[in-house]
Amino acid sequence: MSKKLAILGGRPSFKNKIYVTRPVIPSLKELEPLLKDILESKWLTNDGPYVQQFEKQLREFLGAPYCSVYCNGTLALQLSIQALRLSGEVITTPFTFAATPHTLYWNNITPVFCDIDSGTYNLDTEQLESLISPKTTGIIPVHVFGNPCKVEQIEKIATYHGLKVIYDAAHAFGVEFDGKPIGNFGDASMFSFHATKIFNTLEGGATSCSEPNLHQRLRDLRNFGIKSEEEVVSPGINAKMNEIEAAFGILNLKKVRKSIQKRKMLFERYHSYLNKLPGLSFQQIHPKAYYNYSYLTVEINPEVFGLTRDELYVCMRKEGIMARKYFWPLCSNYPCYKALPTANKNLLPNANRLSERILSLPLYDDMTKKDVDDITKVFYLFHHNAEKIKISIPDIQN
Ligand code: T4K
Repeated sequence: MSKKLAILGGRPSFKNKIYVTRPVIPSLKELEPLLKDILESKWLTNDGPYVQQFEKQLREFLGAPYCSVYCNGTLALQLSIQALRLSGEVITTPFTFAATPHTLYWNNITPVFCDIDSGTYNLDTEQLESLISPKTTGIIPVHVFGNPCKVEQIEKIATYHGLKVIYDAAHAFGVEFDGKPIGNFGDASMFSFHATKIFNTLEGGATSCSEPNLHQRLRDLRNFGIKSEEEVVSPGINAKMNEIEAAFGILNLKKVRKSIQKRKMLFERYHSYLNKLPGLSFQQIHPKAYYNYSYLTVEINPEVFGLTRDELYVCMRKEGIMARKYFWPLCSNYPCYKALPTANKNLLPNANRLSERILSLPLYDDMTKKDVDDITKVFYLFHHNAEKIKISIPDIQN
């Protein structure tokens, strides 16, 4: 451990930056015949044969009765809200990506922010019920970083109060809860297949549900409500996946299970080293989960570790480690939401604290054990050199 840290004038650990994630991609050899077929057929979009094949395979993979694909996860969520006719107020978490509350805004719905559990980072089901008002029509819990929410408690609350539940499962592809694939909970679930996700179709997304009418409404909505050349049944939008994205999906789907195994190995290696350092803690994955290891997050207690999250972030960047502050800023602190009554920081202490303390570290298929070792090694050095580092970056506050 003789390395001089980059923040103290040494050379960066990674000459080529190491990103928080990198997409899984099919080889050119795998892609070429499918691309050729698509180009020759000149059938590029509008529910073509590759989209149909991909949806069939996805339904099997997700183990859900119905499944539809979209051009991205955001529109999949937005249309689920429409299809279930949510209105008024919908309860959700502030500790999520911008897309979650923004889809409510785009549906003219007021987001009601509920604090999170400080261990699992998911909706605090104890607080959830107290936020239900006569205007509440639904709940959008997020399986944050792929960790399943307390689905049983949420179902109980929703059933009693007559509320719809749409899970934002953007991070939870391949996850199971108590032996059941994650897309089988609530009224519907949304998945994201963005390039940064464990499974990607370049851009893309999907919904799963068990109710045939809901499934049909979703399919109509994603194609302008067009049922046939002579029939438009609803005010839909263009949310279709194209054929090249679907071909990408067909090829990448074969790689998901292996990808989860590789990530598990890297994730456990990170944990075995970082667990030994004081002031670091980790998301508590639900004990009934089959987890997908989609993100590697670490929560930093600045008093114990010696550096704040923001100081660590700067140190890591200097080393070429492109860690990310998912999710900072917190959605409830965005200018568009901060005036909402439930966005008050005092009502969301766990979410605000976590947002100031969390870092997502690089985790993806192509990473090596050595990458993990090099990243964790500098973590030790950051901790042991905290005082010197603080002097060199006095202007960074947390
Ligand atoms: N709900 C939740 C809870 C979500 O997290 C998301 C998306 C959604 C809903 C909406 O789903 P989509 O509509 O996106 O399908 C990224 C993604 O854009 C976003 O999809 C994702 N969540 C969010 C957590 O992360 P950024 O702004 O962090 O991405 P960016 O461009 O900074 O990329 C991060 C790193 O990934 C880069 O530093 C390098 C690597 N990368 C990225 C891209 C785009 C690549 O290696 N190749 C690439 O093509 O938002």
